[in-house]
Amino acid sequence: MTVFENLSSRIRRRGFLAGAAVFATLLAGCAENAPQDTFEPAGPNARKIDGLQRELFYISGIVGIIVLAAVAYAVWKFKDRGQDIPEQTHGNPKLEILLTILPAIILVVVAVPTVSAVFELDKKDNDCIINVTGQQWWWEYDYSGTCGGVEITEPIVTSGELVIPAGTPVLLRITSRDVIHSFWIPRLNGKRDAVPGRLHTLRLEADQPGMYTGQCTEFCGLSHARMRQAAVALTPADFQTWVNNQLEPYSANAPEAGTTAAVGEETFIAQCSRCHQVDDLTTAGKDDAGNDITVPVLAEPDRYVVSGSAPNLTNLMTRTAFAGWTFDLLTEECRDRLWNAPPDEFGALYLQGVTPECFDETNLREWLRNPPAMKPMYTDPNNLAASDGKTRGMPNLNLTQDQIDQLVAYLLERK
Ligand code: HEC
Ligand SMILES: [Cu+2]
Repeated sequence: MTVFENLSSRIRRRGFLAGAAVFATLLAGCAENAPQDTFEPAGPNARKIDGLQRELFYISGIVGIIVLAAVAYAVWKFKDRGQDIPEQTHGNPKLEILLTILPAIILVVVAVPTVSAVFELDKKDNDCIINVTGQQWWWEYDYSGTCGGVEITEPIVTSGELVIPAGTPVLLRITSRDVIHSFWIPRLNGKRDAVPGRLHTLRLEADQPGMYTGQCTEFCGLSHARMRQAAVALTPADFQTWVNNQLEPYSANAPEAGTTAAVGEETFIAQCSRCHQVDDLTTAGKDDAGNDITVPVLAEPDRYVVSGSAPNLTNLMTRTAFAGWTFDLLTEECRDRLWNAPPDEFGALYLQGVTPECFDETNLREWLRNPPAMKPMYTDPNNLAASDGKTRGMPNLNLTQDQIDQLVAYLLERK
């Protein structure tokens, strides 16, 4: 063996060992409890896809083994042993017809369950319809009408976390306001693109209460990797409680006069309310005759944000993460407790929202100090000419420490 042969065989051996180690690590990853495992369906739609996928995998597996065995046999049988070149022939109609018909039959067999699954998945239920809008880089959900028998008397607008009743077929109507995104909760169904100017539907149904996570799966720009999402399934009774809470009037959670939160409300109106809506929020104003009146505080995100929308903050603390569901509002301990709660305890825990004991304020403070540093966004004020001065995402507002304290106190009460 020359030095080079020796070296190359050593490299090959090492390469093999490294490959085996990577493979073992990947397998170990599969064995762990992965929250976005498409092979662990948690509802009828995902189960349908998983069942179909398995059937097709077995059929193509068998075909694959037959083909590989035939190739291996031919390679072994006709290996060059110095024999004469075999007789050259052309065409074998019987064999060719057989090899055309056989795959055609296999494809027809495969097409039957596939096409029926596609139609099944495309059913348009109307037990609960929720509008879903993708934008750079978060998902907005709005509810109206009835959902799983629960009457939603006023529109509910929320972000990141989609709350649905368990055991109820939910129909999402998905669109986008800026670029193409794609909605995906792997344990509940496949993917659906969110395309500006179009409505695509997707069925979602979870068997059990719990947290089902996902992420945008169509590259949508700078912070695509920070565009996550979750579907939260609650029992119908808990879902009713969630709806009631979302529709509570602002006065139920209005800050008490003289508190830091009350100062925070004013800071919010001054700094944030041009983009973010807090429903029913009012402020002192004057009517045409100059009399003192209260006027509603209405956001105008169309003027400031490319997508024309910023997350509704009315009930921020009923969600567990923010800004594309990327940063936790809950401490690690509370989050783990919620995520690992058994289905019959999950709802009660979720409905508590972010309690002061469970609130992890570091993320929110950091966000208010400098959002683009946490999540890359196109917000550089010198660079917005191409977008009419509108930002994609939230700009750095250069808030002072006091303002941040006030805003955190105010936001902690938004539930
Ligand atoms: C120019 C518009 C604009 C202003 C002003 C603004 N924001 Fe934002 N904010 C956004 C946009 C857009 C997002 C979504 C960013 C993302 O997730 O990609 C956002 C996200 C957030 C979120 C995360 C919400 C969620 O549910 O994901 C919070 C909290 C927030 N902003 C608080 C504030 C506060 C407090 C102020 C005032 C100090 C403020 N924002 C001012 C545009 C704005
Ligand atoms: Cu996206």
